[in-house]
Amino acid sequence: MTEPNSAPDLVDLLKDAPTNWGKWGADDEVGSLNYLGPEQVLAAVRLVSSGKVFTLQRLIGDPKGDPVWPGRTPAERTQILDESDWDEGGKGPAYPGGLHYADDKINAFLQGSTQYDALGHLWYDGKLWNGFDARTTIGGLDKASVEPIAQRGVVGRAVLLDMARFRGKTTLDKGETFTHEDLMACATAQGIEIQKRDILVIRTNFLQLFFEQGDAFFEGFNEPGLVYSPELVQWFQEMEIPNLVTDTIANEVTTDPNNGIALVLHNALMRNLGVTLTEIADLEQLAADCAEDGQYTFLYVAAPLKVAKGSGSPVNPVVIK
Ligand code: UVW
Repeated sequence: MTEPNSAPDLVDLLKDAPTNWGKWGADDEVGSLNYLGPEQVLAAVRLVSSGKVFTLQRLIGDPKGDPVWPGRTPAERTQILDESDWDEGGKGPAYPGGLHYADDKINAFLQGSTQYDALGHLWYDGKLWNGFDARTTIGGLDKASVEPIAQRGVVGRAVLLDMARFRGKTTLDKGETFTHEDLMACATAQGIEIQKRDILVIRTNFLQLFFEQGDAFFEGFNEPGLVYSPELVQWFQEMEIPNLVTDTIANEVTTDPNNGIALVLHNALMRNLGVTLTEIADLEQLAADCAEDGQYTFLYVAAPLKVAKGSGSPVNPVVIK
């Protein structure tokens, strides 16, 4: 990645970029999810025809490893109680009737698996989503935490955009980029049209390389993904996109090749427009099925965990066709 001090400032890059601050009131903490009302839910439900169900969460504690953003560590699951605790000299509690049980706990980054980012997860220039002061993050997010997203839930029509298949590749390459125009071309090739208020689900299959390469995967870490342009941000704004779901760790090309800035779209889309971001989704079974039955639009349902002050939360989104 480019050194932080050699890139221009987000304040300058995004000085004329649109925001939705205030659009849903000064206290709003769920942003573009406001675009998903009863009308969108009912339209999405009408897409259900075969009853096929797909879950999009990656395994937490995968024996093959958990892909996480550099600096984070995979979840650690610890067994607290199991049958050995009732072996001779064990510490298992005695309950009337002879009950035994297993207990375990995890020590995990809230953003260390398939996850929703809270809108206040990331910011620049001292302000979060909706203009909340960045100091409201100290000790936990008092504003725009993941909790309001979890309380509300996310239900709507989603469209799979299989960029890897569209480009004829098993996985997209390190640092490979695409634009909103590429998304529309991909949709056309799949025989569909992206509609206003669609949840975008984008497949790169880049994390296959994590499982194939191990530690080498993180050398020169630069995920493929959408790349910033004013036109792309305007398109998200006009299309009223509520939620961007990808199978990468951070939703967008990590370092913008045009300016060297890290995670520009987290700021332009999430901080400024209130678009919710969902990362590390496992889209493989869904994508294979879409390629087979040609149905790339479906009902999407997700609710992150209700974590007070949380900057994100694990989630297991469900797709129903
Ligand atoms: C960062 O924002 C650093 O990571 P992510 O959005 O992938 O959780």
